[in-house]
Amino acid sequence: MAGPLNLTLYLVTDRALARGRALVDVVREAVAGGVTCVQLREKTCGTRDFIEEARAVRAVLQGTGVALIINDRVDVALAAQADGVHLGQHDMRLADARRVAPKEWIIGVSAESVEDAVRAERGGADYVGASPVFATPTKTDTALPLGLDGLSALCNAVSIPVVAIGGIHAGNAAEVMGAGPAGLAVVSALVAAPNPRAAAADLRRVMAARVPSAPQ
Ligand code: TZP
Ligand code: MG
Repeated sequence: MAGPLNLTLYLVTDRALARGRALVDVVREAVAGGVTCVQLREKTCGTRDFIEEARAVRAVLQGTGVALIINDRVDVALAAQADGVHLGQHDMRLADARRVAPKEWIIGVSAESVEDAVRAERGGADYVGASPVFATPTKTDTALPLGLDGLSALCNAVSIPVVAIGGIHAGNAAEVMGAGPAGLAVVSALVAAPNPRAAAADLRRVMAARVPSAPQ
């Protein structure tokens, strides 16, 4: 990755939503449009394919400063020399992942409640994914949506960065940012977009419009 972790616009992949396009192409385009962090999330492919895909995405991200995070699979992240892993509440425990992880690894944890987020912060997570903000057809086995108030409470409860996920698109990105997260994580609004580069640029534009301009 080289450089600081930037969670502003966090792409989470889903090959089933990629309209038959290769994920590497979707990732390349989305990064060109303004994605700052990529999580490779594979729920169906085998271990070898997952590692190969991770290596291919890593090659696309080389020199961009965009981090590659692997969903759930610590072994895949190690083999592909990714920058870290993202762990759900039922994946490997954070403490166990830290035990085997290279010391510079980024480890993110999904938080479905304030309690999850506080526990993740105390356990040494680098960031939490607040999940889900809104109900989404992309992932239906989620906890109850946090909503904007729940997201805001979660953001206020921790000092590590919070990335909001679930049902986020250019039409609601501004109000989600208003609840206080460091960034937005998006699956369908980028992966399924006819033009992932334009979709990423659009999201970045909406997000930037929320940030008050710096004093002159
Ligand atoms: N975790 C919580 S919601 C979600 C994940 C992976 C899916 C978000 O997908 P979308 O398409 O951005 O709503
Ligand atoms: Mg998981």
